Amino acid sequence: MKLKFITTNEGKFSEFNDALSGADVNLERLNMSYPEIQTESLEGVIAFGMQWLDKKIHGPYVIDDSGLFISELNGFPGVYSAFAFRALGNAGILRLMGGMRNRKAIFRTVIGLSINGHHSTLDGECEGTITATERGESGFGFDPIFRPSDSTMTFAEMNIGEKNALSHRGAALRKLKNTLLSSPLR
Ligand code: ITT
Repeated sequence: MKLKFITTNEGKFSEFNDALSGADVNLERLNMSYPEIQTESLEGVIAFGMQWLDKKIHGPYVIDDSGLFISELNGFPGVYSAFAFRALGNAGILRLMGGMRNRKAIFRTVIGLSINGHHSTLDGECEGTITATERGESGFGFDPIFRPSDSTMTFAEMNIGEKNALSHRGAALRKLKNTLLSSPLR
């Protein structure tokens, strides 16, 4: 089945392609953005985005909204992650956290799937810590400063398969793959 992925983020597209191999989908990237409302939850962003996109997109599509929630910063940047990454970058986040001992953080992803007007959401999360320095060259966004609890490496020190095996998006994508394989609508 043909499935459009509406995203401005090439890194997400690569991770989707890797995780959905064997799901019998032909994933096509649409490099466009959709309105992201100001809300506390990734689910709220996805629900509003899908309502807006239903009127514009023909055929099945997916979207992905993700965020990094840092404990000592009361969950910041969270739903504001894209803005925080543009404004502060990884160096800025590390500066904000200078001297903080509690470096726990959680990455969360919510994927929205729309098939024939039917909406489903698939989520995933990954616990870890914010490193003291940037490490690694792979991936995108906050990958160089996030080390998942089950690894000694940051996401940016992993290849796509290794990251998907541990990551928030990988967990959500395993649910998406199962949903697609069992969907009567395909
Ligand atoms: P979309 O067009 O798909 O919305 P985006 O890059 O704006 O792409 P988000 O709003 O979901 O995506 O992402 C918020 C920010 O969090 C953004 O700056 C990303 O770089 C970062 N981010 C999201 N997922 C990440 C991941 O797996 N690893 C590192 N950073 C991530």
